[in-house]
Amino acid sequence: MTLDDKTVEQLAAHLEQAELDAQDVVKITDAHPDMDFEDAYAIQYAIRKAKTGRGQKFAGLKMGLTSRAKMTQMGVDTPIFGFLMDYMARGDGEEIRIDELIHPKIEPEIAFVTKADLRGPGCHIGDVLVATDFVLPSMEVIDSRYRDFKFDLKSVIADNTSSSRFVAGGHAGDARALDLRTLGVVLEKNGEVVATGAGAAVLGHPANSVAMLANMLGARGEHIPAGTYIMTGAVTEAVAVAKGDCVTARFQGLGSVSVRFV
Ligand code: 0L1
Ligand code: MG
Repeated sequence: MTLDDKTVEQLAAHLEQAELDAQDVVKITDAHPDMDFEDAYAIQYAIRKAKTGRGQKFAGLKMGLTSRAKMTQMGVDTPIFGFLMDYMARGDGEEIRIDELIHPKIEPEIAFVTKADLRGPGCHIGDVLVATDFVLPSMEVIDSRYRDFKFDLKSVIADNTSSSRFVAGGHAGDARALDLRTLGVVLEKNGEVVATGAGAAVLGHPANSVAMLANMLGARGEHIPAGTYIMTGAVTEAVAVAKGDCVTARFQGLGSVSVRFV
């Protein structure tokens, strides 16, 4: 760590306020060029603590930058993780208010719900499939608090990996019966196909993303508890959305999930 506790708290409050006001800010490494990854996660955890301290409920975990394309774009080779809260959740077909967000983008993701604890190090795809209750078609709305989505890896980790909203579909699938690598996903905006992909875009297999999360948490002395909802990462590129847009993601064998921006 390079930052003291007070600075961590101040940066957490600064980024959370940007989220709550839907007001963009410049990346925090501009003022704190020496901050390290431990500092970045400490800021993210301080935001989570502030939200739970105000009575908001933890709703799950997410992995970000899990596709080769996004990692290359960021010049990194390691995914990152963040958290989800109850107020971020929307059901299939529900609305998201655009005026609560800065410059949202949406991406389809395969979510896992666990039925047993998962602990790293050494967690692998087999452990994940045994510990998975079911998978759900989902979409994540990312909304970086940084101006024009301009950030570096430490800044985006501190900003809870751009987490903003998520939509979980209702059609549960069996992770062991489905081939999640070849599972095709079609993303439509206002009835037009805007992106397509397959599950293998997520670290070769979305279950690898859950295993990596367990291992990253294990390195911190934490684990994924049974019953955790986990978004594994984008199957396609993220697509910008505006007021009035209706977005549907169709998942082969898992049905579809939709959301409207109002
Ligand atoms: O969920 C994601 O993969 C997003 C991670 C943060 C990077 C971004 O905002 O594009
Ligand atoms: Mg995502």
